[in-house]
Amino acid sequence: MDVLTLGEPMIQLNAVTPGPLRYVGYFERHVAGAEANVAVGTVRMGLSAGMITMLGGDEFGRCIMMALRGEGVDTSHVGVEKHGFTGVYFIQRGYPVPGRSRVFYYRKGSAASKLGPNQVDPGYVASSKLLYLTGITPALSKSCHGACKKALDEAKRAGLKVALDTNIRPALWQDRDPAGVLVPMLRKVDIIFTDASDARLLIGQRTEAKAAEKFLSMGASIVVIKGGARGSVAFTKKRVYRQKAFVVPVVDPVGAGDAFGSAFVSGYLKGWRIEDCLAAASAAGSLVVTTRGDQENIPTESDIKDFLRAQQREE
Ligand code: KDG
Repeated sequence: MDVLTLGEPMIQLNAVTPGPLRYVGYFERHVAGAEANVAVGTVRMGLSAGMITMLGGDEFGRCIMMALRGEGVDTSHVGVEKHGFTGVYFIQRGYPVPGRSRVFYYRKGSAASKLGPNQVDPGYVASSKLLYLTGITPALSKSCHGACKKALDEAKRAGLKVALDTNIRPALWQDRDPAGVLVPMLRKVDIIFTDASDARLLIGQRTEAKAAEKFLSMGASIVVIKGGARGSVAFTKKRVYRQKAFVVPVVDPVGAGDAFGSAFVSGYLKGWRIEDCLAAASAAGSLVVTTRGDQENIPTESDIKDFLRAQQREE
């Protein structure tokens, strides 16, 4: 298998109309969750992906299982907690900041939050080329943190590449310090995806270049700093690669980072140049923000090429 992810797939209830949720009457149901999005994105890029997780034995768990299988994600290591429940979150769009979204979680105690090291099968990890984690899963519970650490150690032992998107969700950390948990993990990671605010929280560096330098000195070989509408930049020890953001209508930015990350690592596994991985990642992220839902607009490789050609024509 090409890419293995581990995390919590969730049901997203996305406000059909923008504005405060207390006035929203209609919600659209989507399958989401950062690592599930990455698995789906990888498959769209023509590679294989699998996921380690737990779903509730409820209708939402069945919905996610059907969706993952329908997309072609390997679910052989997706467990079901018969009497457990599947995490849900709501998205409020365009308020109070137009073009931005806010999320409200209903996930504490979910089946996935009980995932632990026992669910991480070393043989399954070793059968993959790249492990993709995010900073969301270790924030969910002690056992989830343990599952991430085991997957990371098994991946290193088996010689996999490891990517991690720092994805700090303040609502999940509350009074805990994400740096204490994530920095030791980042020391074992090859490709780091982050943004300026996460980097500041984790290593206290104010500029992109300083943050990248610090992450590279911790052992990463590629550090990608996402800047939303300001574009993205990838650093290696030798070079800096800049990618401008594409101008698209923003409906809901949630999920863009996962499309970005999956396109980047897929390009990387295909042996693409870093500038091409970055352009594909940026195209994928741009497409996702134009609709509600995290997964529907994640592009295939040929859709990315069409998008990039159209952008070039407009320049
Ligand atoms: O990146 C998008 C995810 O944040 C979203 O699907 C929900 O996984 C999620 C989370 O924990 O915030």
